Amino acid sequence: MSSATDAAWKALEAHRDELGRISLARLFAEDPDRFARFSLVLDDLLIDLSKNLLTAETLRLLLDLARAAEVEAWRERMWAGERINTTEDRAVLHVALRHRGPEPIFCDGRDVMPEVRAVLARMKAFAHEVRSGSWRGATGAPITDVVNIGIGGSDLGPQMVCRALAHLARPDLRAHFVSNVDGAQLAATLARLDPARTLFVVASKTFTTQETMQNAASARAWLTAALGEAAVARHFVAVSTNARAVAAFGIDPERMFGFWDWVGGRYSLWSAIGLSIALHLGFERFEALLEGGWAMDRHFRTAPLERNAPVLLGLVGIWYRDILGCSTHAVLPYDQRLERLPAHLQQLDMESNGKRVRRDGRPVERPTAPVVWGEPGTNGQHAFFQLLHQGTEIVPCDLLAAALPDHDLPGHHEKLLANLLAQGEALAFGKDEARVRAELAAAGLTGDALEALVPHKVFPGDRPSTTILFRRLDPFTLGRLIALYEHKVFVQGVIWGIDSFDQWGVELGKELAARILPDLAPEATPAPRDPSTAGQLAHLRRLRAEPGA
Ligand code: G6Q
Repeated sequence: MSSATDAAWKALEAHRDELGRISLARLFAEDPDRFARFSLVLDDLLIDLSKNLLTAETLRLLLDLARAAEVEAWRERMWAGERINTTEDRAVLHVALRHRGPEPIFCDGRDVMPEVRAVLARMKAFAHEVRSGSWRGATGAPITDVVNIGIGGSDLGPQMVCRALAHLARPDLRAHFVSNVDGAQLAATLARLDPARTLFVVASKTFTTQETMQNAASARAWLTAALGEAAVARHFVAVSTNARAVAAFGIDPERMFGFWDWVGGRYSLWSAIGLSIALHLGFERFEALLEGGWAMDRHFRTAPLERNAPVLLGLVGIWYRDILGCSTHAVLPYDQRLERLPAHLQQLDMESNGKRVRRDGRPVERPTAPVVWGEPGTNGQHAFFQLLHQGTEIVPCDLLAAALPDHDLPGHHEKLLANLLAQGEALAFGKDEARVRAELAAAGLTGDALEALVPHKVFPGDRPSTTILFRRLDPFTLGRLIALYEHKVFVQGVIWGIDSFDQWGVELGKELAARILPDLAPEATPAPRDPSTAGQLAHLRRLRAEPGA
């Protein structure tokens, strides 16, 4: 840690101690311009930070930290194709995937844009063939169902986008997502499908992932049992960086859509991993998503730090995580279509920044990524919002909503929006004892009965939220939102000094699963292992060997 960042952290801690308990009601009363001062407007996108537990001085100190950590220089290193993913010795260039301008983007001295555009052109042509019905299955039937087989970054992003924008999809071309090695998911999906009309997209950067390879092999067996081996060519395509493994699986490399090692899994929905998006929604929608990502990239790259949305979101997150000690962060879209956004952002944030050592291998000195979680509103209001309002933890929340719906049912959207606005207000300003007493008295309670209820009915308030509002949930806006969060995570990773683009923490479990797998076979003599795992394994083996099992 440099002495400049060290000083910036210390200044923030001293500032926190000086501020003491922060009252949002007081901050708003003291500054009539607080809303304008602490919100950003990017076209129709409003990002309101004013209900966060901070002052202008807090932001000034956070910006000092960003400068001391050289956020701007790291951002330029990313765009310059430097190998900022140091532990994997790779560049990080997902921004190239959505770059729509004429400028080159270099990696190892080569402009990657011609290759990016070539893959997009192939995706466009293929999506058109399938969607127009000119691509036929082995029996001559058109494709009505696309099954994306992939996991993690090869599943969550495209799945989230397809669900979010399903209102733009054609009802006769459905998208399904199979990720889990639990055969229950594939079995339930296949049970609804006709092999003659199904196209499988096997999406795997490495083409070695156990879950994806197992699901792809089972899907292939299901298809060939119905239509024969020759049908594979019409019903399977691949998205991968590993042409050799794709060919070995039996998919013609002509039917492989490539991408590059400089695209991290959780940042890959903008690459050919988005093929299922282009198939389900149409290539123009996929392009509009890229346009949205590019718009946010330009903002991130050019806006001054103090008006830079990803920078500010990142810094506010740092304030909560490292200075106020909040260990979780809730993403609460008031939009059912964004049901999978919390899961996507959970991977983005926790896999990128859930690290305990810095780039140079030394331990990080402060807490890194919070636990990211969430559910759509209003559902969450009838469940965990109790803790948000009256629990002992402060959980900073993001509330998101579109001003306009994409359905024509009257009466719904106004209620949805009223609830979002009400929650932000209730979290921030709560309900004090005086009001609770007055309400209970008005309801006819007196004396001990009244007093006994007061503490239960008080809402302490000062529970922070960031509200993000936009016109409609369309591909462009979704692209902006995803890129906004990607860059927020980037900013935080730079400040913590970690490599946000590796994921070594997912390796050990994979390795041990491979070692345990043979010991599940009935004839195996299990290898010695710790008593708990050995006991569990023995229990499973007994149950699996029961007559009739
Ligand atoms: C994402 C991770 C991880 C990855 C999956 C699937 O950043 O690296 O979630 O996407 O493990 O990997 P493959 O695409 O190689 O199958």
